Amino acid sequence: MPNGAQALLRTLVDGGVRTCFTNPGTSEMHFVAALDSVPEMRAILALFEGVATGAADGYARMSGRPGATLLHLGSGLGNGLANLHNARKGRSPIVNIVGDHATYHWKYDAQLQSDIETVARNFSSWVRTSQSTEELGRDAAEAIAAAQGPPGQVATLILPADVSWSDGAQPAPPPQPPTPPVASDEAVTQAADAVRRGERTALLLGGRVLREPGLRAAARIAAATGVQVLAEVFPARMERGAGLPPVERLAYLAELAAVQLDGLEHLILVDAKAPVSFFAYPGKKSYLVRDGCEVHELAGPSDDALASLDALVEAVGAGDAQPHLQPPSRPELPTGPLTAEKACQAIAALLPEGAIVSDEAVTSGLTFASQSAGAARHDVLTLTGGAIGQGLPVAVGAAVACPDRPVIALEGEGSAMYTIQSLWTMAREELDVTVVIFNNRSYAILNVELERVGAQRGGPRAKKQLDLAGPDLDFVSIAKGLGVPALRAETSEDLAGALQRAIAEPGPHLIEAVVPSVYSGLRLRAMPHALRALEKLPRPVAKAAKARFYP
Ligand SMILES: Cc1ncc(C[n+]2csc(CCOP(=O)(O)OP(=O)(O)O)c2C)c(N)n1
Repeated sequence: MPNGAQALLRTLVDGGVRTCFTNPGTSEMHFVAALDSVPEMRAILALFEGVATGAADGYARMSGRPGATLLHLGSGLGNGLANLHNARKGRSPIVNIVGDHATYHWKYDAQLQSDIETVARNFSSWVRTSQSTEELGRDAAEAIAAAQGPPGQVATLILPADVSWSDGAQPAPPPQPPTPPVASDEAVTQAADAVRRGERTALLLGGRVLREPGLRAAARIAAATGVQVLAEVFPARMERGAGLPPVERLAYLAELAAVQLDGLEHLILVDAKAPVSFFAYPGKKSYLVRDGCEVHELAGPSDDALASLDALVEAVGAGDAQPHLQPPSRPELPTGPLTAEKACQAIAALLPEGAIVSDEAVTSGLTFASQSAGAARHDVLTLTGGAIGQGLPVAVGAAVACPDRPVIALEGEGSAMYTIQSLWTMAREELDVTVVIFNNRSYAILNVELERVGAQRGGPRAKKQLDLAGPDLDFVSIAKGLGVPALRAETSEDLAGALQRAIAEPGPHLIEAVVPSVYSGLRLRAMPHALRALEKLPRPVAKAAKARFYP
């Protein structure tokens, strides 16, 4: 009879959970020891729990299987919270295994004793402290089933050390894959009626329909009926590039999103939520759907969203319609002094076929979507829950899930510093990741937010909270210290050369792109960079936004 940890690992592996991102301690030592008896489980060490949890998310997004973590009691789980929050918002299936003290040790309130379940409830839809070695296999199978959903969710299994080390455990068989329901006839008919009525209608796609089959189905409906197709603001995974139907993403700035949604009579949700503003702002609306626009939910997160969309294709007679596909086009390589916009241009110009782009470039990445629209086919993984420090760990997980695909991480330097230890895991696992750090020496977006929230114009003490200059972060040294070769680019030519090399060579590389801040403390109304960025947005949006912000 195996011990608890061995049966747990066997249950995970049989249930399709074959990669675990770890940061263990004493209470997890039996799990660690059991790794050698269950070699199908790949364990990958992270130097901070936020890296492990974000990597599990990136792995889940790209593999379609649950990502797993091994974490150390409440403190370790708490350190991983921000990226588990992001995973929850992106509906990634995650199984956390969190070690705990042996059950008989709890009453002594030893140093690491804490309320793990309370930490876990923040982001977990399923939480259980395993009570006995005999039941551990079953608990693990239930955790996998809960994580898989649909919708994908975070399941946290707390594993007391004595439950882990005792003998008498049995692996449990893998859970049966569920059959999610297709939209009801009534929901399909309602959406089809809205589409056919000829009033201004948009499909808002999210979650799983932002992959090729969903995009094609939506584009067929658009070709046959003239409806608009939009994508949610922060997709967990979106396929795009030449040969795929292009989709306009809702803007992060509520002011711009409101322009995109203006005039709509019907909004059909397909695995997406009705759009709301990221934050509340004094005197501005939180709910962005205009009054009088009817919202129809075709498929929710628990449904088979793709089959539901296919049902709508049939209902509106769009089965034979030819979807509009993005023609190939690449920008020229930029020249001269480097700006964030030129850096995006260079990346779009050189983006390799099949790239996975983890985008946490915040303000510096504003023009990447438009510049790369006609680039080779790629996936974009975005910051689903707004908690920064996700981009590098997600790149780790994506590279582990897809070893044959190049991964490009676009990172604001502020965001990069939350989970910079990711570089070490990239080096140790020899992951093919090109990290581009946009170093504008600022929390640039917060300058914009300072203005948008209606706070008084920041004085020097306020501005110091948003300014990262002095000491300047030196990412070339940081990367080298963590085992990743790195270069600094101060011109467009430097950047293009460094990118070409990084993409051509296997293994991780970091490029520090020194760029002026897009917003650099200027007021929104007087920002030439932002104005140029607006020009890259789809034309009607840019026009309306310009009229609003630059009258
Ligand atoms: C966990 C977490 N902490 C803090 C924030 C607030 N925040 C949002 S953006 C940002 C700065 C981002 O800076 P950087 O990555 O350098 O991008 P930039 O704004 O300069 O383009 C901060 C601190 C957050 N969103 N999440």
